[in-house]
Formats: sequence, C-alpha cells, structure tokens
Amino acid sequence: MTQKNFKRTLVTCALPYANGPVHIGHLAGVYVPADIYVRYLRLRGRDVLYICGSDEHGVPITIKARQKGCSPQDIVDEYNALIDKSFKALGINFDIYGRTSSKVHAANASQFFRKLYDEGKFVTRESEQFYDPEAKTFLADRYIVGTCPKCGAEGAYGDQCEHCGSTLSPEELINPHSKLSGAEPIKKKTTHWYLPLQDYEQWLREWILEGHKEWRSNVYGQVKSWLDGGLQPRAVTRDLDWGVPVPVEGAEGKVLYVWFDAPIGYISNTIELLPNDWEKWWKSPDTRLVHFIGKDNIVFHCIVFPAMLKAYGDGFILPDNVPANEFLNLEGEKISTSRGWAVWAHEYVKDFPGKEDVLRYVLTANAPETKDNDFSWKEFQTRNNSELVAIFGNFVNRAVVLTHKYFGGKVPAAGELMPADKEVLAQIPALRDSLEKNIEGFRFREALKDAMSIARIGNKYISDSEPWKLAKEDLARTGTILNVCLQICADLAIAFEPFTPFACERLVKMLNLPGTSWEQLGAEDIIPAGHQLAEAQLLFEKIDDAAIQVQLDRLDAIRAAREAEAKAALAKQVQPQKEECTFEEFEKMDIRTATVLEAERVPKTDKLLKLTIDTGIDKRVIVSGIAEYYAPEDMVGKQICILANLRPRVIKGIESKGMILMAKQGDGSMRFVTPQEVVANGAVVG
Ligand code: B3M
Ligand code: ZN
Repeated sequence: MTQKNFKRTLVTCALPYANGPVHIGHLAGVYVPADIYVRYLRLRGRDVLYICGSDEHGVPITIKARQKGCSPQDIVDEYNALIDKSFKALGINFDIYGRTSSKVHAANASQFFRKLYDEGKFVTRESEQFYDPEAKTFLADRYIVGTCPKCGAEGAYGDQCEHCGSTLSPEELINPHSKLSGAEPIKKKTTHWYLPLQDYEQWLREWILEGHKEWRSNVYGQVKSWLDGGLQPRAVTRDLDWGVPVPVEGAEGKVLYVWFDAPIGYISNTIELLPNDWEKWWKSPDTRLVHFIGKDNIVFHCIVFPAMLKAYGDGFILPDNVPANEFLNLEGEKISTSRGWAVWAHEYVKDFPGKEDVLRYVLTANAPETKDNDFSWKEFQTRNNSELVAIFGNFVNRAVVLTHKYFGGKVPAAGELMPADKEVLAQIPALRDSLEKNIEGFRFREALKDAMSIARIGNKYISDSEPWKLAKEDLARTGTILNVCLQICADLAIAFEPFTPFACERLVKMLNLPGTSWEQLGAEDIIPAGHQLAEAQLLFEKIDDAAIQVQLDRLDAIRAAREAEAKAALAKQVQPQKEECTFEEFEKMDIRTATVLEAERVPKTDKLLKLTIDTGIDKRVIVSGIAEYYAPEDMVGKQICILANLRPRVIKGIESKGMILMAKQGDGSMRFVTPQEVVANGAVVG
C-alpha cells in the first residue's frame, strides 16, 4: 500500500522509558526520522497525527527509584518533563507527548486487558518465581544480586553481570540475595496470564510475510526468524507494585507487563488528545499507521502488539509500515545509558545553542537505517563546517548579500535565461521527485542527499557565474543570475524544512516569504521580481575545535572513570583456592625476610628488576617481574619476604636465587609482602 491509498496517517514513535534522558541513539534511531516524515507529510498537506509519550512502568524505573531514594512516580515525573523538553528543543513537536502513568492510560489499558480476559484470549500459567520472604514481594531478576559465577565480581544481577557482561539467571548466582532486604530469595508459586502468540502465527505470516514484503529487510527478516522459530505464549502480567494493576479479582500485587501496557499507550495518548475523535485514527481502514522504532522493539511492534490488536478486534487497524532503524554507536562504542556513554539531548541543546538543526542533519546524514552506524564529534564538526556552512549557508548568504548590494534587496528581473540558467533550474524538479520517493520510502539519508544536491547545484552555479565580477559590466545579467539563485534559495527553504526546520524558518524570514508549500519546490518563479528581501543573516555558524574538544574530553573522562571502576572491580576478584597441600609439603619452603640493598631495571625488558638483597644468610641477586609496579629507587631499603630455597634460575642472563613474595590482585597488580614491623633479615616466615 502506498501513502496515496490512505486519507490520513497516524505516526507513532516508540515511547521512551522515563528512567533517563534521551540520547543521540534514540534521536537517530526513532525520533529524527519520524519528525522528518511527519514534517514532509504536513508540507504535502496530508492529514497526520503524531503520537508519542513516556513509557513509565517496568522494573528499571523502580530500581532507579530505589537507587535515588524516591518513588517511581518521582522518577517518571522528572524524566517525562526532561524528555518532553528535549524533544521540543530539537523541533520534534508531537501532537501529544503523553505518559503511561496517566489516568487515561490506566483506564484504557485496564479495559483492554479485561476485554481479552473476559473473552478468554489469555491462558494462565503457574510458575515458580523468586520471592523475598522479608520484603514479602516477588523479585524480578534485577532485584537479585550475588557473585558472578563467570568472573567472580560482586554485585552481579540475576539477569546480567555488568562487569563481564555475561547473561545470567538467578539460579547461577553465587550467594544470591535480595536487593530489597538482603534476604536469600526463595521460590514461590505465582500465576500469570499469557497471550498465546502461537495462535496468531499463521495469521502473522499471512499479514506480514505475504502482505508486507515491502517492509525494510531488517524488520521483515527479524519477524520471519521469530515466526520460523515458533512463537511462544507471552506473559502479560508481572508481580510488581508499580504499573497498571491487573483488573481481575484476586490479582492484587500484579500489574500489566510493561510491554503489554506500553503499546496500548499509543492508543491512550490518542484518546487523551482526541477523546471524541480518536477512533477514526485507530479503527478506520483509511488511516495508515506507521510505527517508528529502534530494532530492539521490532518483535513488540510487529508481533506482540498486532496480536493484541487482533485479539481485541473491534476494528483496530494494524501498522502499514514499521521503519525500524538499527543502532547508533558513539565514537566507536555502543551507547549506554547505564554506563553514561552517550550524548544526551538536553546537554547537546545546552552546549550547542542555536545548532539544533546541525544535530538533526548529522544524525540523518549518518543514520543507522540499514546497519549500525557511528557518531563521531569530528564528523559532526566536519559536516557542519563543510556542508551546512560552506555549501548551504554560503550559497544563500552570497545570493542575498549580493542582491542587497546591487539591487537594494529587491529580487532583480530574470532577463533572458541562458542555457546554463535553464540547465540549473531543470535539475530541481527531478530532485524534488527523488526527495519524495526517498522520504515516502523511509530512506531519509538518501532524501537528505537530494536536498543537499540542490544546495550544491546553487553553490556551483553562483561560483561559476561570479555575479560579483559581472556586476561592473552587465548588471542585467547579474540580475538574472541572482534571480535564479533566489529561486534556488526558496527551493532550499522548502526541501530542507523536514531536516533543518529552524534554519528554514530563518531562511523564509530572510526571503521575506509569507510561507512556502511543497508544490512550489522546483517552480521557476517562487519569488517574483521586485519582491523585497529581508536583511541577510547567517544560516549556520562554524563549529571550532575547542567546542569539539570539550565534548571529547567529557567522553575521555567517562571512559577513564569506567576503566578505573572496572579495574577496581577486577582487583577485588579472588582466585579460587588451590588444592590442599600437606604441612610437610609446606615445610619444604624456606621463606625468609630480606632487605633490598640495590635495585635496577633489567635492560631491554619492561617488567624486570634486578635486586641485590641481604637475606641475613647471604647477599644475593633476585630478578623479579615487578618493574610495572615499583621503580628501582622505591625498592632500595625495603624489607621484603622471599622464597629463599627456590632453585636458582637464569633470567635474561642473570642468575636469580629465590623469589620475592608478592600479593597479586585480580587485575594483575602486585604489592610486595613485608612484615608489619621491621624484623631481622633472615627471619623464618612460616
Ligand atoms: N519503552 C523503549 C525502548 O525499548 C520502549 C518502547 C515502548 S513503545 C510502546 O527503548
Ligand atoms: Zn561477571
């Protein structure tokens, strides 16, 4: 189905979890592409509804609340406001930015569940879940902590060890205990409701694999592999005290599973916005529903939510397309809210005031539409300086400044057009057609290239025509050239509006236009001769190295802190005890105190020190791999413990008689062992 078969378009954006700010990964993955699409449809005069809102339930929010010592409501209130503000600052203006902690949503999600429950669309299952006997509550995996069985790190969660990244189950944890009370979790029976997804498998195959072959290959492929893998019943309730209560007698302490509740939030937010008119958006075949999401949400938007809508019936429409993006990385590393490795939208807006368009532009230019991609601050600076400033901005500035200089700011008459003029103008309609095809096809990177081609054409035309030279001898020809340039400036104000709305607003003001419409794009006389332009103003400003360095330093500090934390965690890791030995075996070892008399590095090695020591028995040389941890001068005069009767070995040509006893931590770092007080050299350690 194409856009043309529908009377209206309902665009939803994945509801961001209200347990942290939005970052450039969210923007590149979901919100900037969606905004480009909605702005374009509106430019085309299409009837669009643009829905989003905070996803305010789920375990991570309750964990964050515990960490901050506040309520989950406090958490979602804080981040709902911050996220809403961030979107608006970036020109992402939903028709409603709602929230799933709203009363409208609670009522709507409850009735949605209850209808499926009453019509027997769920199956129940009894299972054993971990339960905290002291806090008297069931424990989600994240609420169970213990020692990681893989790396020995403390504080591993029941579902994952954040130190070594291993996926775990609570049963695998060593010494598992509840984050709530510290008690050891016990298993307790609990009943939950499940949506039997397998019952919808054939229908999903027909609807998607047969009916939507036009979906992006990453989406289509993921759906196909889920279906080929066989669908399983999916839990739609959880034992939690934060969420929409399960509206069934005897279900106290149970709430709707966040991924059951959240997609219903799209409908709730529409009801909140249009209480008397929402059904024409959600229940009419004339509405085209498009879900903008990241790839990690494909199964919920292409399988679970459609199955829920199918089960509910009542005429709910299904998504006509789900253009899911892949992931954006940051400076070559995965963006991570929990590890703070991100560029936060609200911080960007503060650090780069007036450059909101630049972020939209760069995130579109390198959008992860078909594969994961990377954001680097250097590329951000380069694209701004060499594309937006040097081409788009520079072209517009020259056209407007020269019109003020030679024609008092009035659009000069377009005399007879030369072949070069016609050739330039003739390229715009084709670029408009390509723009339309690419945006309608959710290929926003390609669409941005089309828009940028218009700027490149204009910039080349004015550079080749050199009106600033021509003006002295042929003002009429100069006027024709500038007239052509100003038409192209108007084209840019239209073509770039979905991508860089703030700059286009300024450009429309500079051209003193009452407004623009998509139909004007590519026309030859958008701005009539004699039209008075407003004063020239820079559309974009260069970004200097210092501003970029501030961002890079911030990331370096995050990386350093993370490495220090990982090193500290590693240092705490304890080697498992070796196998038993007999006292007789121990007695063979002759451990003595000794004092270092001289110390020097072993040439051509990084790790070795040559120590001359007084063992109380004799003076001898020991070669030891401690140069990474001790400078030679720091060792002189120190009292150490040595294994005196270790068979001598030749190391790097030096005979080493004995071994220094070192305390080696999990991260490999070493400290030499020394008596708490100085004792006589040769004292027997045992
Ligand atoms: N809250 C966002 C995420 O998985 C999730 C989307 C819900 S859309 C109904 O990052
Ligand atoms: Zn681990």
